[in-house]
Amino acid sequence: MQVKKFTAQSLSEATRQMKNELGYEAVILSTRVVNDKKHPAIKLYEITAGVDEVPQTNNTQTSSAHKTFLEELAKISDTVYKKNPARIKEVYGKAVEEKVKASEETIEKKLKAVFHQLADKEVQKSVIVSVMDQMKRYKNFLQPDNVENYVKNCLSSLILTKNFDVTPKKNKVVALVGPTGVGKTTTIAKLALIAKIIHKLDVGLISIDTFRLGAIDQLQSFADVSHIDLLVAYKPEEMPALLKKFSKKDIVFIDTVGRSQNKAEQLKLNKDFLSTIKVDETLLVLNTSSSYRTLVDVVNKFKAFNYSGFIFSKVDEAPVHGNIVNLITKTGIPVSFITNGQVIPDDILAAHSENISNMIFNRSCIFIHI
Ligand SMILES: Nc1nc2c(ncn2[C@@H]2O[C@H](COP(=O)(O)OP(=O)(O)O)[C@@H](O)[C@H]2O)c(=O)[nH]1
Ligand SMILES: [Mg+2]
Repeated sequence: MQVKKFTAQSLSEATRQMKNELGYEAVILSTRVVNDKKHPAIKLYEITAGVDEVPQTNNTQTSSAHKTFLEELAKISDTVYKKNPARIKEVYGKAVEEKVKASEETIEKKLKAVFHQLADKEVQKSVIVSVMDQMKRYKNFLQPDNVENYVKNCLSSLILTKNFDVTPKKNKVVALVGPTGVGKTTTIAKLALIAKIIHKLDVGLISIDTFRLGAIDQLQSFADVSHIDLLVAYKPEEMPALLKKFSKKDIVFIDTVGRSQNKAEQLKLNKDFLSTIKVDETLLVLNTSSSYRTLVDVVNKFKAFNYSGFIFSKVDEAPVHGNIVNLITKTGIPVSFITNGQVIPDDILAAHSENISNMIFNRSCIFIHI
């Protein structure tokens, strides 16, 4: 396998360089943030990537000198080895046969340890089985010290993500739904401020106050200090007129609010408000700390809203993050954002498969601007 490092100011640029140089077959083995050597204050993204090498036709003597023992062995066809270990002994000698066995045993031990680690992070068994299944593709490249990277890579391929469109002049309507207290209002404030400050969009906010109890106070104070227009809907039939007032806005965020203890009634009320208008994108906010069972229940209860993506909130409070991949693989619905704190607008990350996979393993993640 040819392994190479790519460094750039953004992860997408480093990935582009990798694809240009190594082609689309290249696999990301690891990512990290490093300081620019010339300007240490500047942070750069470094990708270590690998690609299956095209067999060399000349100078095999020199190139094989650089290959590791296991890469040499990758040449031995799996069928020959698995079905006829005696053949290895015959062709490569007893010493090679023993080394093959020893390294395969180490890889197997490492694989088991990594799968235990995943289970420890509360990744569901069915997801671990999918990862194991994907690992088959790489069996010829596994070495004791790259097992974890390959597993991370396979896990990340299961994490569907969806980019958030911030193109101006689209009058895009985005609604956030989810149980009380998960972080809908805070997340809307973060998204609205980023849309306004970073993407220079003209932003509008609509709050649905189903109980006339001043539930919109929190958003009103935010709107006042950030000079973003906020309108409040008290009845479903008011929604089309409010949206018309915002017809020149680049993007409109709708915050759903409820004080009712009767969840079914609250859900229906919010649904009544949203069904009077055309919402372009509805995102379901899920608290990452909740149990798998609770999350599945929320995912089912909110189905009526036809949400097209998830926001996993409060990853900073969750001891483990396996539920992110569990929910995505269970529903086939992608994740758009994760939120990692109370600070507006800093504590939000655009969802990125490799980073989420890293986070599931290590609890650390790299910040990427939305
Ligand atoms: N630790 C942490 N707290 C958050 C996050 N997002 C929101 N919160 C807090 O969770 C609480 C409820 O948030 P809020 O936006 O009012 O939830 P809503 O009822 O769904 O609108 C507030 O105290 C927020 O500051 C997050 O990503 N991490
Ligand atoms: Mg709220």
